[in-house]
Amino acid sequence: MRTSSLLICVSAALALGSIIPSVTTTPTDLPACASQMDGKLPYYQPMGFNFSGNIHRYYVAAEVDTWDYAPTGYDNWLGVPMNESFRAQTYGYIGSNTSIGTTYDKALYKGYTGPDFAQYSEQPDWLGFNGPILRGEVGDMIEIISSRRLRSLQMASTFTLFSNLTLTTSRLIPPSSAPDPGVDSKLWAYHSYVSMYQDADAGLSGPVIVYNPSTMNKTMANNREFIIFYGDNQESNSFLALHNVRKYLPNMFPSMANETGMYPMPGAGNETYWYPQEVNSPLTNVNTSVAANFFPINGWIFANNPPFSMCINDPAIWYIMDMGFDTHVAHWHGNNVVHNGITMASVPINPGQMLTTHMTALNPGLWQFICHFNTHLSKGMEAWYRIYAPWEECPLVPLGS
Ligand SMILES: *[C@@H]1O[C@H](CO)[C@@H](O)[C@H](O)[C@H]1NC(C)=O
Ligand SMILES: *[C@@H]1O[C@H](CO)[C@@H](O)[C@H](O)[C@H]1NC(C)=O
Ligand SMILES: *[C@@H]1O[C@H](CO)[C@@H](O)[C@H](O)[C@H]1NC(C)=O
Ligand SMILES: *[C@@H]1O[C@H](CO)[C@@H](O)[C@H](O)[C@H]1NC(C)=O
Ligand SMILES: *[C@@H]1O[C@H](CO)[C@@H](O)[C@H](O)[C@H]1NC(C)=O
Ligand SMILES: *[C@@H]1O[C@H](CO)[C@@H](O)[C@H](O)[C@H]1NC(C)=O
Ligand SMILES: *[C@@H]1O[C@H](CO)[C@@H](O)[C@H](O)[C@H]1NC(C)=O
Ligand SMILES: *[C@@H]1O[C@H](CO)[C@@H](O)[C@H](O)[C@H]1NC(C)=O
Ligand SMILES: [Cu+2]
Repeated sequence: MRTSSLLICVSAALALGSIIPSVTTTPTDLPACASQMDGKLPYYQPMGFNFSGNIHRYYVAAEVDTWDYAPTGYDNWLGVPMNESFRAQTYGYIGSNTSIGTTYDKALYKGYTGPDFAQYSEQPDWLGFNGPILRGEVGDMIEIISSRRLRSLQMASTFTLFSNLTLTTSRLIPPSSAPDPGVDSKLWAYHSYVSMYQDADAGLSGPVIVYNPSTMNKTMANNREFIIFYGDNQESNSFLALHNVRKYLPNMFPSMANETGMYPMPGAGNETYWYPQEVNSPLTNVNTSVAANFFPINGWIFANNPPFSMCINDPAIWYIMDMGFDTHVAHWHGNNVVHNGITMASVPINPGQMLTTHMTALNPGLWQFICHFNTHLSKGMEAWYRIYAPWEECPLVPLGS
C-alpha cells in the first residue's frame, strides 16, 4: 500500500467555501488532534478579522454509510409504490439482479459530539445525507477535527484504501464571509476534494452558516432554518461504484471490475499528488443501468423526505446549495421567497453556489418544492414542505422560545 502523508492530509481536509483556511496541522492520532483544539489563533489573520473570542468546535468524520434515496418505497409524486412508478422504472431505480435500485453505500460526513467520536451529534431529520451543519459568527474561529473513518474498502482486490487519519484545522470567519446587506446569515459549504466528480457522486459535502456578530442565537431562535441541497448523484461514477456492485450485485462484479485497467492514466501526473485521485476515480465498467443517476434533494427522490415544517406566519430561511454538476431551479409551490430583496417564485442556482432566501409562511398546506428543470423533476427532484394552518395545532416548538 502506497501512502503519502501530504496527500492524505489534503484529501482529508474539508474545503470550506470562503472561510479563510488557516493552519492545518499534520495528520496525527486522535488524542494529539484533540489536544490541538487549543483555542489558539492561527499565526495569520486576514485584514479586518477582529477575533470575537468565540470558538466553535466540531468533530466530523467521513464515513461509509448505507443510503436509500426512496426509503418510503413510494414515488410520492405519483402516489404509487416505486416498482409501479413509470418514472422510477424509466430511470432504472427498481432493484433487480442487474440493477442496484435505490440503496447504495455512500461516503458521508457525520457529526460527532466530541473528540472520542463515540456519539453522533443531533441533526435535523430533514438534513438527509448532508454533513453536519457548522455555524459561526463573523469574527469567530471554528476548530474542526476531521477524521476519515471510511470503513476499510477494497476498491481493487489488492489493497485497503482508507485508514483512520485525523487532523485538526482552525478556520477564521473574516468579514469577507459576512452575510449580505440587510440579512444576518449566509450559507457557505464544505466538501471533499480528492477527485471532485467522483467524491460528489459519493456524497461528502455539508453546510456552513455564517452569521453577523451577536446574531447567531437570535437568528436561530426566531426563524425556521432549512438547508436544501440540490445535488445529482451518478452512482455509476461514485468512487464507491465498484464497491457497490461487489456488495449489492455480487454476481455482476466479475464483469464490472476491470482489474487490469482499474486506474486511469498511470504515470500521468506527479504520483505524490495524483495517487489519491487515481484511486478515487477507478476506471470501471459500471454503467447507469446497473447504478442509476439520481436527482435528489438532501438525498431523497420523489418526496421521500420528512417534510420541512413551519407554523403559520413563521419566518423561514431557506439555505440552498448545489454541489453537483448541474444548474437547478429551486421552486416552491404555495409560497414565494425573497432573495436579495426581490420576491421570487423560482431561484436558479449553479454548481458550487450557495444562496440564502427568506420566506414568510403565509399559505398553509402540504406543499412541494422542486427543481423546475423537467428532466431533474422526472428523476426525483421534489420534496415536501408543510405549513400548519391557523385552524390546526402546530406541533413544532414555537419560535422565540
Ligand atoms: C475590534 O473589536 C474591538 C473590541 O470589541 C473594538 O474595540 C474594535 O473597534 C474592533 N475593530 C474593528 C476594526 O472592528
Ligand atoms: C410491486 O411490489 C409489490 C410488493 O412487493 C407487489 O405486490 C407488486 O405486484 C409489484 N408491482 C409490480 C408492477 O411489479
Ligand atoms: C436474473 O434473474 C432472472 C430471473 O429472475 C434470471 O433469468 C437471470 O438469469 C438472472 N440474471 C443474472 C445476471 O443473474
Ligand atoms: C479504524 O477505526 C475503527 C473504529 O475505531 C476500527 O474498527 C478500525 O479497525 C480502524 N481501522 C484502521 C485501518 O485502523
Ligand atoms: C448562544 O447559545 C449557545 C448555546 O445555547 C450558548 O452557549 C451561548 O452562550 C449563546 N450566546 C449568546 C451570546 O447568548
Ligand atoms: C480494461 O482496461 C484496459 C485499460 O484501460 C482496457 O484496455 C481494456 O479493454 C479493459 N477491459 C475491459 C474488459 O473493459
Ligand atoms: C512530486 O512532488 C513532490 C512533492 O512536492 C516533489 O518532491 C517531487 O520532486 C515531485 N516529483 C516530480 C517528478 O516532479
Ligand atoms: C450495462 O452493463 C451491463 C452489464 O455489462 C450490460 O448488460 C448493459 O447492456 C449495459 N447497459 C448499458 C446502457 O450500456
Ligand atoms: Cu435541477
